[in-house]
Amino acid sequence: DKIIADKRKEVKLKKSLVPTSQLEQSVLFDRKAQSLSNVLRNSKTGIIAEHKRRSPSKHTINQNTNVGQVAHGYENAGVSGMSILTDIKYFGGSLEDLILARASVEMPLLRKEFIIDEYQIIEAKAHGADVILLIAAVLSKTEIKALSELAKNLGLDVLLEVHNEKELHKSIMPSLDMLGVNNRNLKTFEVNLNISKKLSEVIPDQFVKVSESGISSIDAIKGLKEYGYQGFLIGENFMKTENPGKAAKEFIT
Ligand code: IGP
Repeated sequence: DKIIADKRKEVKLKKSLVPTSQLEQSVLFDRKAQSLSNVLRNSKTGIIAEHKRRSPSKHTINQNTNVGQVAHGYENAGVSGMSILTDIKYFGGSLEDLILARASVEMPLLRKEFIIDEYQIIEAKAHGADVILLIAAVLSKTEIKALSELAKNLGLDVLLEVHNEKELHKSIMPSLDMLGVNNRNLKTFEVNLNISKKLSEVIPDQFVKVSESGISSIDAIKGLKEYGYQGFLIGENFMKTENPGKAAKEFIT
């Protein structure tokens, strides 16, 4: 709740500094977005490797990262895509991180952000993202519809994150590409991979299923694949090491 309240203030301030019409003109990367859901459908590993410096649950994970290097390392490891936290206050990320990653690699990039306003989606596109995250816990059905439809109109893929059945039922709609089940409870920070397994039954087949958080072994991925998962979002397990790209490579091979 606190993160979202801060986010609303942040977006309001940004809009007053750079109005939407101006943001739409300041496109840094004018490229056709790549579809992460398509890559995941055809990928063996399905790993979406995250760049995350810190988090409210773990505080410091890795403060000395060079995003470009991490992106190259992940690419070299053969991941399917990369997730980049752009929240400054709680995760130590920024839009600059997204720019640096975009300038370094061609693979699909997810802007990992608490999106509550269309402005942030236009911003994601302008800064080179291919995919946006929408979190069902903080959005109404009407908001999910408006935000996901805007993303699709801009050519971006949409990953909708849920944590329970109620959020899932509220969110199912054709403008989504991937459904992510967060194994971490965003209120208590407790992690349990069984949440992905349990919810897999109620996710319609047309959506690519992504399991998020707390994944730290190939065995865990094998188990999740049996429940139909094709995407695996992994942050801390790689970022807590000195060389996240190397950790990803060792994990995959
Ligand atoms: C990665 P982990 O446990 O591998 O570091 O988790 C990712 O799933 C997590 O960072 C995340 C997240 C989020 C962060 C999932 N959903 C929403 C911020 C906001």
